[in-house]
Amino acid sequence: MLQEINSPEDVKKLTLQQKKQLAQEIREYILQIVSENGGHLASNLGVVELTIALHSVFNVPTDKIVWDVGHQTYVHKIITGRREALKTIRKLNGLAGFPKTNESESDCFNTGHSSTSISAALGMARARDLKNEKNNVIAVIGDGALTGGMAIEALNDVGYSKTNMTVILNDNEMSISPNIGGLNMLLSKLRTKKLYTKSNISAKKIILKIPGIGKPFVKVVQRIKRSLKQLIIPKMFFEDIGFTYLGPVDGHNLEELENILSLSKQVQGPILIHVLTKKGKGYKIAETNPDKYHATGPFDLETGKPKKEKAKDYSKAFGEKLVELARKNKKIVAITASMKDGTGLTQFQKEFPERFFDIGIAEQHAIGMAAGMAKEGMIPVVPIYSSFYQRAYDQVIHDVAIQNLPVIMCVDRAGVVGADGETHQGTLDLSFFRLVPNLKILAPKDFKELQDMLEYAVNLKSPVVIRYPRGRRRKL
Ligand SMILES: Cc1ncc(C[n+]2csc(CCOP(=O)(O)OP(=O)(O)O)c2C)c(N)n1
Repeated sequence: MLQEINSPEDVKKLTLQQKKQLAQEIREYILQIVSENGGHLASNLGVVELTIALHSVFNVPTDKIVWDVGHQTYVHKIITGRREALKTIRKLNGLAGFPKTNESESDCFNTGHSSTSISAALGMARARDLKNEKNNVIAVIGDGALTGGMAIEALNDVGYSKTNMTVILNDNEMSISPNIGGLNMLLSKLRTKKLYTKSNISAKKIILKIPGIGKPFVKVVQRIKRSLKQLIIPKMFFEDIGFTYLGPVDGHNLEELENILSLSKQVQGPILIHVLTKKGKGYKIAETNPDKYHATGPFDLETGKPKKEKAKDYSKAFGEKLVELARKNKKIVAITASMKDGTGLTQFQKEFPERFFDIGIAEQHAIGMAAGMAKEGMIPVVPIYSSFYQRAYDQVIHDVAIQNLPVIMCVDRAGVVGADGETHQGTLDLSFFRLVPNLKILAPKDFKELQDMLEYAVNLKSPVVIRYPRGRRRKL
């Protein structure tokens, strides 16, 4: 069936049963490609039904779907005419792994960095209203990306603005590692509230069908239901800040998904649809280790084992030395913005859980908090990928450098990064860090120098940046 899917129109024509079959074929196809080329696996397997449902109910490109981070758009690309081109992903001149407006008119906004979708979608919705147009605008954001400040700032604005738009919260309880934070605690309460919400939806559905009185009446009922909800779900956060909350809905049940998406078209104002999905769905090996298969190199489909064993890299050399230094110096703490494994902090967390802080996909907060800890005598070490350090530029200047605080900022993936495209290249950090006062910038040429520099930085008592590339030591 997949061979006949060349556009969303082809999906719309299918029966529910055929769509289920299509979902199965898409999973097999993605597994085939990613096991050969490498790529983002678990997140894509998790959104197969959600993406089919979105393209069944909405009309891209008139309707705008903004994908947060954008690493989960393989299914969207397959459905929107790029099935064959997906085979070239992660290859020279191949298809991009993230949405690209210059690749297809079905990609309405470029993404790559986390937590941007709600802002962009609100901008598009406001522009639509000013132009007196009528299209739908949808942001699809993961529970991990929701921990980013930009997403929270946008929610704050959307809820208050009463603009017609939809936020689809793709909740798989995972960032790359298990998700953390207060919002995650809120979501876990909501995840179990199935029954009440179903009746909420059907009430709305019925009332909306009554000619003439539908919409105003829904508002009254919603208000009553909202006050009821205070009794049933304490602190109904999303409704309190101005959203109509729909869900939670099983993100692998196509029928339920299509129903809730169709219903959402009739509700006025901002809507948040809480969709529960499983990362790695349909491939047991990834379901059990979703963090390992978030992004992967080529691997053997039968065993899940990488085709090439990973050689020691700079992140690992950094992590090993940090553990050694932290054994001797109790003031050393490590902070990660949701990238524990990628930045080499796995062992540090195991040995020093009380000195390890995963603070969500929140680079600005990571540096702000590091500054506070440094002010109180700790030695914070903050490894963040170069391109994500762009997020924390003001905090590096305002919170760390001007106060001359001893924060050790480790800039991983500095320089040319490769596979993930221009949003992920680490080519700007030298240009922007060199303008910052009080900041020493170090760039090791090999693992040994990186480790020596880390030791030097721990004793320096002033802010320091250590930048190192992705992967292995270069042969000199
Ligand atoms: C600013 C920024 N920091 C870090 C990352 C790296 N990153 C890519 S995906 C991801 C996890 C996203 O989790 P979630 O939004 O829940 O999506 P899921 O993969 O679980 O579907 C992270 C941390 C990024 N893309 N952007």
